[in-house]
Amino acid sequence: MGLTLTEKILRAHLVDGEPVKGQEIGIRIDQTLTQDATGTMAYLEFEAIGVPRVRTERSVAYIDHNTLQNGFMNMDDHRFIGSVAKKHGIWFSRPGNGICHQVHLERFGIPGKTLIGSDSHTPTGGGIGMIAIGAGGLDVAVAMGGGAYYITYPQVVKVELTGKLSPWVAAKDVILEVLRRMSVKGGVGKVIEYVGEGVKTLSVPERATITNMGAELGATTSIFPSDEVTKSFLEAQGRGEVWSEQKADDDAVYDETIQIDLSALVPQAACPHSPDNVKTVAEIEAEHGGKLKIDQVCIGSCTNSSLLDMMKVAHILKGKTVHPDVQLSIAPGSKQVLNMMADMGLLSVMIDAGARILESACGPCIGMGQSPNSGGISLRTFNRNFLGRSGTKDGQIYLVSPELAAVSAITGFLTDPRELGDMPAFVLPDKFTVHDNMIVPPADEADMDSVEVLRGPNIKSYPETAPLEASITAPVSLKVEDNITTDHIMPAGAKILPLRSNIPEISKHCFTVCDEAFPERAKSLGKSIIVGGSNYGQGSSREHAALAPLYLGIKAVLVKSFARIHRANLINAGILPLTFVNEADYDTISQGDTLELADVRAKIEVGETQLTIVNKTTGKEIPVLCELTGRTKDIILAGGLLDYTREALK
Ligand code: MIC
Ligand code: SF4
Repeated sequence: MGLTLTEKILRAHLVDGEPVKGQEIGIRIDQTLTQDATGTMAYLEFEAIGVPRVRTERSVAYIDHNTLQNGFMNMDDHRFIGSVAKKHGIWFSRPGNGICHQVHLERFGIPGKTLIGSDSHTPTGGGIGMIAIGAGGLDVAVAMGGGAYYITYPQVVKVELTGKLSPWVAAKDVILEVLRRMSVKGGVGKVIEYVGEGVKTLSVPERATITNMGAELGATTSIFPSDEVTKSFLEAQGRGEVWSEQKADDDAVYDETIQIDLSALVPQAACPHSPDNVKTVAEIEAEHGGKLKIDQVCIGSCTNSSLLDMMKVAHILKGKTVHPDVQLSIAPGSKQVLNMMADMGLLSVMIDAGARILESACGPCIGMGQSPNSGGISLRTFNRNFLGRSGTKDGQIYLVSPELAAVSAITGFLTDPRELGDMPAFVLPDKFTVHDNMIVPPADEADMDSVEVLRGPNIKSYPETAPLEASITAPVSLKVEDNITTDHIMPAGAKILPLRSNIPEISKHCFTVCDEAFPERAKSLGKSIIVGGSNYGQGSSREHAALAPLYLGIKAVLVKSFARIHRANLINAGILPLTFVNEADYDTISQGDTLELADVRAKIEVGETQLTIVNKTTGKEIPVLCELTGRTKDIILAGGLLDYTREALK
């Protein structure tokens, strides 16, 4: 029986477990990446693990999220990461060099290799045929130390692409279509593999847009084959030698199949406040009883900031002026992109049209500026439109292609880009401008002792952990509904992001989007439990969404279902992840009830996966699942992955 590409790469990297769907496996990690918002913690954890030099083939630390230096904290973090990277064998991409996923694709990614990154959009690397997975910082720290990375051996979904995109219909519309069909929870436990004749009509940047936003499906990752198109892209990056062909066997067996005829797709948008709330322009107009007037357009983010995107945007803006009622900002994805835009004259076209050019970084995507006006309608080429993420609580964010964004910035309305008529052929250059002067190599091993690690006063250590208690009796400090995102649990934005290396401070903002009083309440209770609905923890890989609750004394999270990375982060933090056996029991618990998990330690030790919670307030017994495998069980018993790893390394 033939294998999928996913299975081939996973099997070639298998170091623990059996390749059986649904079972946990450990894989060897060839490359890692971190960004600054998760990186400080990841490197503090790496230091705590105590391995002197990274044991990966390539580890890169990027600075792209916290680039607004309003106070000393962010630059202190940059200097910490730069120095720790130099010491321990990690390449350092300086602020200004670009968004981690864009730069990694351009300069470091290699087909057939494994990559984990402390950012949920790491699957961007799937655009060149890597198995690239988003993970918590601690998982990345362990992988840098040479440890395996653990995932569930996935189901593989075949997305069969046929036909060719029509003019002005974009790769973004492909992934929006997949999201419309599969939803934000449809990808959990699965890898999305793109195959079929349509694949070769898509360039690498287009493929990367699709694999990038596959994160919004909840999928483990997404992957394209590595073919002649990939080869040309890598050659144009001056890296032709790292290319290899990667593809599924002809008789590969998939768990599910989705057919997409690229020729049949039309421009679409993900409407507020979820990436799967996808509608066509016509449907949105019908709902609004006419054209949708807009206030803001933001182009950029790791989803849509490639040179190809910028070429299209510049073409649309050429000789035009941004509509008087609209603000347009553009953040090119990397120094390479920005440099080439300047050389090719695209930048002056954009400046002339009235675009506000931002630095090559995440910027507005993570709420670092460009929050829309109150109630404002903002079209963004990004990947997430969760409530409040833009920095404006009642902002209405629509996720769209760069083509749709650019034309709408001119008309002032959500506009179908097909109204532009004929589309010229946009061809990527044969050679990209390569100048890696903003990537700092690590010090030689012999010199590492002389590198001083620079620690600012905002950098605080990992919160205290303790082995799992014999029994847990604790009140419910918060009850929340379905689809809670990590932006609810641990909001980002310009005010809060600088606190990423200071858990005591950042925890004061935990869940404040849902309930202002939560941090104080949880702290004063000493220990407590959170109850939630389905797909709890979707979105980001930020382990702060587990570390802040840990600091606030959360002992267990009981929900209908979890998002993959967040569940792993809870386990890594030593917090029990529990799910209802009967979802209806969710309704029987109220905030403030006291829950008891008697003899929980002993039960987990002997491998019981079904436990009973007694609601001491109502007397009701509630069966819950605590599905931990050998390794995750030991992590929970030890009080988290850090303690477990330290033990294992002794
Ligand atoms: C995001 O897009 O939410 C982020 C910011 O890139 C996060 C990481 C973080 O919270 O630092 C992600 O996607 O993992
Ligand atoms: Fe940065 Fe936004 Fe991409 Fe996250 S989704 S890595 S914040 S650009």
